Amino acid sequence: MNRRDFFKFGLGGTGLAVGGSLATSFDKIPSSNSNGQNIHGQPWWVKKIEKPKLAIDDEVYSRFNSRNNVFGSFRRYYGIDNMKELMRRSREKTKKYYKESRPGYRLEDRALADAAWVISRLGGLNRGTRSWISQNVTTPEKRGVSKYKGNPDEAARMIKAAARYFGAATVGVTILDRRHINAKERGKNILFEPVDEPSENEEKLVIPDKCKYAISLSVQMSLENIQCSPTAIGSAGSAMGYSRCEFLVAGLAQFIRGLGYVAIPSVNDLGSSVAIAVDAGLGELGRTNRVITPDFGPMVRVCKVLTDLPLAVDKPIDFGLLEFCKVCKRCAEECPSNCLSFDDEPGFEVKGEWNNPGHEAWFENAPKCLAYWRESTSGCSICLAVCPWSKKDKTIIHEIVKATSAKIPALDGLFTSMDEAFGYGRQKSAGKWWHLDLPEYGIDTTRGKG
Ligand code: B12
Repeated sequence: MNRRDFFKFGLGGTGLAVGGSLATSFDKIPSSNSNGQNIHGQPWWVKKIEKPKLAIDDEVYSRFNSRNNVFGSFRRYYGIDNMKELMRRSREKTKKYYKESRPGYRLEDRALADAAWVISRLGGLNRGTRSWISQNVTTPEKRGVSKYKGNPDEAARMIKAAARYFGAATVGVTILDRRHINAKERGKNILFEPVDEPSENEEKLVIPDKCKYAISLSVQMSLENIQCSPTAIGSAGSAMGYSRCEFLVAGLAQFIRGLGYVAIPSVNDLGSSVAIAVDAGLGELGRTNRVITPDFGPMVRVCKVLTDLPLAVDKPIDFGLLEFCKVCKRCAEECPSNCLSFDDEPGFEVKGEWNNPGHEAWFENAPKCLAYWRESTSGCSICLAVCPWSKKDKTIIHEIVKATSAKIPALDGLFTSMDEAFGYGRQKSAGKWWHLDLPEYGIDTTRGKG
């Protein structure tokens, strides 16, 4: 019996014992569609709640100036001299790794990562694939018919089906909280105005007031890639996720325009995809200060489309993640830059100007994280790879563990220790990655199927 099987059976015993005490037996699990979740729903052990569990201080929380994020102000946060030295070391290491032909850092590995980024580079804030208006859409008007008239429930169901078709792992809808939208980006103010169409001029980007809905979308990342982090093979995992987000938001936005409505596609630009994902019930905010989903753990990129198409909205969720993260701390322990919080409880105290005050979180020391990206020469996703929720197993055992964790937080510490003891999340060989014979896009799109 290998370690993995032992883990399954060993933990299975524990899981089944406590699983038995759960009121719901697996026979009674509500039936779901072939994606393992109802198009409008979540796995059965996920609770819908009225408000996200982490609080907002309404007096303080307001729109963020994206220039303060760590990409926008790294020089300021890290110091110019430190940064120059960091870049020098990064270049030296890159050369050394080529010379040694180090697996994960060879020409082919880096070429793969660069190529995986290619599609994502086609878009930016109101640019290319993320343009706010499309010249070549065939509107209902051009077709000589009136705009789409389904009710909000029908519209939401249809949008979710289309989003899945364009590559979303999960989809949720929320009323847009405008405070999640950046106040400024590319040096321009982002304003909401009572207009019909989105627009941009020298000073401002304008979102129509009527764009009240945010469609939050997650895209799976390949666990096999992310587990090779920090190498270029790991980085290809993020890059591919970004390129698939690009394809997804471009396609979904064009679909909505074809129905006769406004659609503003967005990936990393425009505002916090994480905050919107939490509101739309895609997951909970974890210790990584990122969203962790019940279905795919943290192994997702998130993006969004804003629209005026009236849609039925989803609720935030609770699957015991907050309690789990309080105990686990695995991401913080394994983070090579030591940038994540070890605090037992999340709080309102930010770590620096790179965080937006007024919302409760486990805030991270972001400049340390970005510095390590340069140090490693290929970015980093270790906090995602080691997360015990990063399982792609379809086995019933992992369902039981997740369900048990959602219902009995007292066992969270045990699950984390077992996960660690049995080697989940350990760095995988980037050299072997090329021989894995992975499915399309390196992800399993049938996950959750019985
Ligand atoms: C800039 C940025 C970074 C910076 C750090 C953020 C910063 N403060 O500068 C750096 C480069 C270090 C970074 C690192 C990583 N990032 Co990053 N990052 C972003 C980006 C582009 C902007 C975020 C931002 O402006 N933060 C500044 C302020 C708002 O931060 P904050 O106050 O601390 O708030 C954070 C959360 O609490 C949440 N949030 C903000 N407001 C509110 C309000 C409420 C109510 C709630 C609940 C949450 C919430 O969003 C913020 C995320 O940084 C987003 C894309 C996006 N538009 O969301 C991706 C994004 C957040 N990153 C992501 C990821 C995955 C990573 C990495 C794992 C690297 C990787 N492999 O991709 C690491 C993780 C580091 C860690 N755990 O700390 C993903 C997260 C996906 C997910 N599952 O949630 C995103 C969404 C990109 C994407 N398209 O998927 N990142």
